[in-house]
Amino acid sequence: MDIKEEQEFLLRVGDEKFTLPYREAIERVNKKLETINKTYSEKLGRTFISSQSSRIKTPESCLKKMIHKGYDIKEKEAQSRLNDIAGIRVICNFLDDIYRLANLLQEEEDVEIIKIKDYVKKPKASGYQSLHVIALVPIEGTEKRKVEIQIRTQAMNFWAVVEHRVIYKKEDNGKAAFEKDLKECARQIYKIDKKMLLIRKRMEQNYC
Ligand code: 0O2
Repeated sequence: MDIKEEQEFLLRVGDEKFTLPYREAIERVNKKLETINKTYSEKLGRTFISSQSSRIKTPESCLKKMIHKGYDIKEKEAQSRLNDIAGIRVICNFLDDIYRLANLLQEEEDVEIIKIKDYVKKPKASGYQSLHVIALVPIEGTEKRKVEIQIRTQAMNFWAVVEHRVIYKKEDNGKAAFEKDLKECARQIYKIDKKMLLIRKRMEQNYC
């Protein structure tokens, strides 16, 4: 491990020169999401996006991921390889709204969707469910930056937040004891999400 190279990387990736374009990209997508939410909450007659939050990945977290993935510890390499330096999390109430939102994002002219990872249809081995939309977003000039938009239901978010805190980044062996139970909880959560969607659809039929 080259300590000097790593320290240099941490400084560069934490510098405003590196982070500012990502902040601009986040701001742009956030504005789009707010507009979409306003339009569709009115159109659907219910809350479309329940909440949204964003963050810039910390230099330490970038470094950890770069090492884990075996990438060169270089700022340019981080920019091209890491999808989630700029991250936005969107929470919807219902399963179908996840895909409705992903489709709406695809219709946005200046948001180029480069990858979709569907961990709802195919959850991760941990049980993690979420739809990851990776977009290339223009900022000032000809520059673009990647933004990862994680879209999930409130129930999926509850699971992911708790699991992230108690297990996801832990390396000790003890975590194996909880993995089975957490996976089962994820399965139950999917069942609940499907049931809640069914309830909403039935109510919509009754009132239309
Ligand atoms: P953090 O701390 O949340 O930022 P890629 O290069 O995109 O193919 P990557 O980034 O490993 O590879 O992709 P992946 O697996 O789609 O995961 C991206 C993010 O999804 C993670 O970022 C987590 O936020 C979330 N995630 C993935 N798997 C799990 C899981 O099992 N549990 C929980 N709670 N979250 C998960 P980071 O950088 O790993 O972490």
